[in-house]
Amino acid sequence: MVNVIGLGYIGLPTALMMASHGVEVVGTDYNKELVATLNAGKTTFKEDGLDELFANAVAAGIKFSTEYQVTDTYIVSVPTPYDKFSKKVDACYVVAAVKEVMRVCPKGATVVVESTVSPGTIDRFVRPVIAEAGFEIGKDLHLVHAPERIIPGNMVYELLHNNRTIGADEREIGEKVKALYASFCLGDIVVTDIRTAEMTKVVENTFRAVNIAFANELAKICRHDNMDVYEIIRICNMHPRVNILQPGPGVGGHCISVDPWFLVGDYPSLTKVINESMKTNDGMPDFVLGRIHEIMEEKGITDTTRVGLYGLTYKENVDDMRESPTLQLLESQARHLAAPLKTYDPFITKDVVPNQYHDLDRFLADCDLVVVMVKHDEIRKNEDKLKDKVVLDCQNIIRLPGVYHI
Ligand code: SAJ
Repeated sequence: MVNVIGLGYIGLPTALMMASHGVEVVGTDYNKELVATLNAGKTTFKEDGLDELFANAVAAGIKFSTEYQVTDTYIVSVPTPYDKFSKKVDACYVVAAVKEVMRVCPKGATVVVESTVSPGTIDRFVRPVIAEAGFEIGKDLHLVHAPERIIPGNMVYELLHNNRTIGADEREIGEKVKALYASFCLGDIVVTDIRTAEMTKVVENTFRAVNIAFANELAKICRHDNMDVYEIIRICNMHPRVNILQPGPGVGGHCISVDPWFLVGDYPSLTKVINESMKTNDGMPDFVLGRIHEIMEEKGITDTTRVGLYGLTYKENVDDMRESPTLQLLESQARHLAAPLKTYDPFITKDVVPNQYHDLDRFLADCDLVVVMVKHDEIRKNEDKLKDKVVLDCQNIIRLPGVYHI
């Protein structure tokens, strides 16, 4: 039996996928409300294919509990935030979960940490907890790091098809855990050591963050001299060895906007490019705010309450708002202007910010300047409704004449 600890964005789909492929799974989370929701037959967030996967897993016998189970395999999938001041990983949730596992696990069990951690975290924080509990790693207990790689918005497909990395101290344990993931994963699964697995995960997200920062910097250069950054990137990307990502209003989510800081926190004097890239990305919401003011002035719009941010989530077609550029922009704006800007997002049904609308037509009726923050398919589909508006399109998806860009 596998006990998956942490039933959030990664732990839940992983648990469901294993259960749907013949593995006996119990999912554990300390959040009683979340466990009750799952036990009532409902999923806790929206994702393509998740509801079908949930139904299959329930039919296959998956259980959800607030209790840690006595079993031979644990998968720890809890959040790893970073400390905003030191920029270092905060392993408190991982440590707390492993401590709980130590209280119930029998000798010979394998503990797989799936949470993303900075290189060295397992050595510094996880091994001591296991030693303190009286287990000798490699003899009484086996330790593995198997960082996830799935992308929100396409999680179910990527769980099945992505390649995976398994880091283990002992080769045969690595192979055993590889076989467990191979119960559903069609991609290649590489077995390596724990430190390498820790590093590769953070490096992958850092590569993407630096590439996005490069695109954002290009957008600023092009704005300065009135060049079309999208056309320039499109043509550059026709070169066989160039692949520049897209500029945007900022970088959100709990991965690309967080993981690279782990490296900056641990190697401050060695991470000049990464540090500057992260600052560039973090500065984008302010850059958009500057554009809003320029356009208001150009168009003679004096009333900030007639400006609306279209999209609240951190990226397209998900309902996840963690570190979203729109929320960052609102926070920054609150420091400069009195009235909060209006917002609307087709994916967000709950009230999360002041001046939020739940009806597109009413939102548009109350706005003169509409700022497209997220490239939801819904926004593209409703582009005709923006015809009479001044539009600042931060995602380059609106094909109407006269649209402004970042
Ligand atoms: N973004 C841009 N320009 C782009 C692409 C993205 O500004 O060209 C922005 C998005 O709008 C969003 C942010 O970056 O605000 C991050 O979105 P994302 O789609 O790049 O990535 P995440 O954070 O949803 O998922 C990433 C993925 N990592 C990589 O692609 C290397 C995913 O595979 C990881 O599993 C995930 O992080 C994670 O959990 O670490």
